[in-house]
Amino acid sequence: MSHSENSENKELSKNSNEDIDKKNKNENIDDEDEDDDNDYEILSPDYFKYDYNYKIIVIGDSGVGKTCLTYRASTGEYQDKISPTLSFEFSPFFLRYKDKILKLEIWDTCGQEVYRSLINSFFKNSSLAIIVYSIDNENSFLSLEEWVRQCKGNCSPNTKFFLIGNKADMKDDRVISYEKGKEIMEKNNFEKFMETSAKSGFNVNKLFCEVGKCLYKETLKNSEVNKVSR
Ligand SMILES: Nc1nc2c(ncn2[C@@H]2O[C@H](COP(=O)(O)OP(=O)(O)OP(=O)(O)O)[C@@H](O)[C@H]2O)c(=O)[nH]1
Ligand SMILES: [Mg+2]
Repeated sequence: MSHSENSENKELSKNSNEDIDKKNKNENIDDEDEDDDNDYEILSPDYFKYDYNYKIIVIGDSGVGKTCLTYRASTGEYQDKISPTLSFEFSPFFLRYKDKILKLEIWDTCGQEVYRSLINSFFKNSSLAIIVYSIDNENSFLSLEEWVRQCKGNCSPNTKFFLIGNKADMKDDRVISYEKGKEIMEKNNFEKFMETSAKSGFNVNKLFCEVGKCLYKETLKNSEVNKVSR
């Protein structure tokens, strides 16, 4: 399947999720960066040249859809009935942003309680942590505090955070409102909050493009600081 915004849009209509898409356009997307949208181009995952490489860690309770999101981003496809993750692997995601090629190493982790301490070593050198909950699962939302504590205790102080409410297609089962998610983002000074659906593809490419954009801007900012202090 082609790995482009087009395929994402086709996937959306195939799954009759235009209503979610419309809702998102109205209220779920922060408009501040919209004018940058045309500067993205998603590249094939077997691309091998890049200007910058960033390590991203995806965390959150078991079953919230971390593996499905990672899989959707790297293949453009959805896998239902996926087994709980027991090992750590990364999927590459390439995008062109402005005139640079960015490679994201998306590290999927296991959310099961028993393996949680194993994740600590994966926080090291992560430029950005994506913390995922599921909009139909209150426990996964209540766990966020614990995830944030674990992240902040193990990441570098420069690590950025995105908060993701996944399974946005499950609108009849929603127990966590969009506003509640946004509140947590604001309270913790995270970079971004978005709702996604690995199932329909809704906002998945957008999420990883926003991640790339955020990290590249940080790289530029740091290189300016280095120039000034030299
Ligand atoms: N409706 C819906 N179901 C989803 C979505 N994403 C994942 N699922 C379902 O949730 C199940 C669990 O998803 P996973 O991606 O395995 O969850 P995980 O967070 O990786 O779980 P662990 O590996 O145990 O930490 C999948 O088998 C899918 O059936 C989504 O966006 N919408
Ligand atoms: Mg998993």
